Amino acid sequence: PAATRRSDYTPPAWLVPQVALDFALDPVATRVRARLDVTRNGDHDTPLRLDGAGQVPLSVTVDGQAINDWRIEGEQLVVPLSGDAHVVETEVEIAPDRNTQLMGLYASGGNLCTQCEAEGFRRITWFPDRPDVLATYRVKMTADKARFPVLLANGDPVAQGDNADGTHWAEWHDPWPKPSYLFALVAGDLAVNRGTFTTRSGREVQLGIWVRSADLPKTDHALGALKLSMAWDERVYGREYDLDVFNIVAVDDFNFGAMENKGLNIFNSRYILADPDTATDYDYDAIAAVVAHEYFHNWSGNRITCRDWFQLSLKEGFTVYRDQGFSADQGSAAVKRIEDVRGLRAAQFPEDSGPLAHPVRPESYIEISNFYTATIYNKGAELIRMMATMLGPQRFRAACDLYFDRFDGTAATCEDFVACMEEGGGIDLTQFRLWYSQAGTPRVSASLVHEPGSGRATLNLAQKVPETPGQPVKQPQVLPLRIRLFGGDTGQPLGDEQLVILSDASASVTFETVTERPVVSLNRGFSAPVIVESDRSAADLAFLARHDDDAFARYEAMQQLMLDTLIAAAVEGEADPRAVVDAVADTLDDPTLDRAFVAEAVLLPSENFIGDQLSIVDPEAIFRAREDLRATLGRELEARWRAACDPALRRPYAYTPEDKGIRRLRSVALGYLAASGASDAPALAWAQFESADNMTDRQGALSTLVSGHSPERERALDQFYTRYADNPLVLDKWFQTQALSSRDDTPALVAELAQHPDFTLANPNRARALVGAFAVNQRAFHAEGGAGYRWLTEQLLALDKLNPQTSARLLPPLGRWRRFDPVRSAAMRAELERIVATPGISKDLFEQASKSLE
Ligand code: DPP
Ligand code: ZN
Repeated sequence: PAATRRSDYTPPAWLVPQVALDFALDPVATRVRARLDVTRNGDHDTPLRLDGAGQVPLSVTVDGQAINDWRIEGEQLVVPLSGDAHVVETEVEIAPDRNTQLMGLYASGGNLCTQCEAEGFRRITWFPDRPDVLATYRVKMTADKARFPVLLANGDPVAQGDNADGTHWAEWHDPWPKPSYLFALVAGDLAVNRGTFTTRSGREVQLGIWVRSADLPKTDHALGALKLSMAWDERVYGREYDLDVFNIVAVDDFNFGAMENKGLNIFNSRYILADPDTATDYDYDAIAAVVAHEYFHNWSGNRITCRDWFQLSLKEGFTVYRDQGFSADQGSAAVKRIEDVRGLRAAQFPEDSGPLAHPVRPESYIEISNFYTATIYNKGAELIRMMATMLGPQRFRAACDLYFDRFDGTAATCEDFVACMEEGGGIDLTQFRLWYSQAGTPRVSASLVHEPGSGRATLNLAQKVPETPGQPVKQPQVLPLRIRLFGGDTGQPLGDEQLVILSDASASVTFETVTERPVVSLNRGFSAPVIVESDRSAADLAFLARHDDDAFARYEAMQQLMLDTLIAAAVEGEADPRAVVDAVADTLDDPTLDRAFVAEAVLLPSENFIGDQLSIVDPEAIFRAREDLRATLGRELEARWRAACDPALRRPYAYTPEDKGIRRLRSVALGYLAASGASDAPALAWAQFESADNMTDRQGALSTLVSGHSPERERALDQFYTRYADNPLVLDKWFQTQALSSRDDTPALVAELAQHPDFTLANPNRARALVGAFAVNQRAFHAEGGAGYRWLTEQLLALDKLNPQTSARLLPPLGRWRRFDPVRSAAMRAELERIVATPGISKDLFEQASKSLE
């Protein structure tokens, strides 16, 4: 398959200011008639080229006349046109119920819905399916009224009626020009939770969350989050909604988390449906974040879209940054930052150090679906955050206003955004732009030298951006590092926090009148997405874990202390756990800290994250080191863990930041008690499982039980399954919890679960819950003998036949082969080679597997 290159961009030869679509909807055979007003763009004589995937044109007319000089070239319909403006009409037939890729128009749970980003619209009709062709859409849908009583599309509803044959129709008009990837329609038997929002200029917007009627009671949280998001975007970014209706539809089969189609967001049901009995606190938070994210796209994505798909981070990085700000404002900003950085380290850092590393603005792709990555989204958000940090809040807001104002209604580039930050913020970002073009996570080394005699302290900093595929030589980047010194004796800050911009390969920062031995707090708030290597001792880290006034830095010091201990234990076979035990004890005992923070701070780094620090990963040694430290912490601090999961602390469920923190710490404590080997741990977990009035406590207890061998384990799994047998989202948890188990026999149990009647690869959530979770269970996936690699490969090949996009996204764990011993490494490569050699695989899977072998 051929690659598409950023440098090959040319503006569209023909524009399409207006589109009218007419759908005769039917799951087996849907007729789509498209009427395109096309205009020549510039002075050229190239024909009109329309994209279509697997389409056969049933008819083609130009200005009302059937023509026969059209031709098919590859996947394009080529129509010669003589004038500068024409009306081109086509008709096709598609089969939604055979669409297992879930791209284009497809069936889910008896309803019909669409997913067009990035290139799904071409599976619906012939069209210049690229984001820089902006059109207004009129959409007419006709469908069986009994089966599909609800008909929704983008924009505002304009007319509807009944036909004599039992069908009905509806017409929608979207006045805002948009790219084809934002097109959407839904036809189904749906119930709605309605609300209203009045914008600050007085427009009353009708809000609707559409689900199957049994799920209606689970939609209040999403509706509430939508209203909060609309108000937040007005308050923080000055952005107001621009249509009279805003609809969200939840579907069970969905490749993404959700999709920001103009005025008609379509969501994976896992990011809409919640009640305390079925959704965890984590789910509640994620729902609010995704609702906000898709809503915020209305400005950062829809009103201003991307010129081409290389600019994907223009809308995704910025919108993730915006949704992170929203979530931070709903509860603890420090805990939100900790969660986001943990996510970045779990998903983006490995990507940046592996064979699939790519810049935030990539140079080429074979299949754009493979670039909906943590780098584009989460590293992209960090880039925006760094610019916001350097500009400060007022100038950042002014620069955003400039961007929205200047590019509204257009398809823009990352460069356009940076230029607005530069102009609106009054700052030179020439060198900063390297963040968009260089892949790889910069490494910063830091060492502090103190001369007690002169009272001078010097912080020596150096940076290195590592080599990545296709980028052997890197230049230094602009790293905004928030730094503060603390007195090692008094624990008091020595001067204010500073923002140090490291832009050379190395630099020194001096501090005067430092009379006390200083300890440096570095990269506070994770101000730059880098890896810091410092010469701070265990004592210094323990000191910061106690005294740092930046909550994130405090967490970070604790994590580094744990990581150093775990790595020593994994590599050398032993390490002194004393400093970790004391730091955890102090954190638990500090009454000024909120419990959500404490729960994060006392958690050990994951096995994967420990592995990421090592050039050769020994999964068994890492697991042992981590289990030993967990057991030590469990035993030494047993009384504290018992106190944290004391049933007397329980109070009726409420979704408040404080209660969430208590619940989180309760499940963490239960895990430590189980690790301690306390004989009553399974009974305690069972008691929590059985008496819980919410899913957070229930699943927390289940996770602990599932990694053990008690009779309570089997009872809990059975009861959980029976209780939620008809709830697909909760069954996903049942599969996922088992796939993440640390038991020795997890690979065999997972293979068995793949035969369970409720397991199916056809549903992306279910596939991710079992296959995706297993592949990130480091010890299980890499268990000796390579059975995990073979099993994953079989699942990927089977899934590829149904849904290439989802299959390709589950491949990356196999690509880490360079980081394992020769036996594992060879076994992983063999599976990648098997994938590449399989005839008929998708270009999605081919791209991921072949790049992983390079
Ligand atoms: N639906 C995906 C998102 O919102 C792609 N745009 O990030
Ligand atoms: Zn997005």
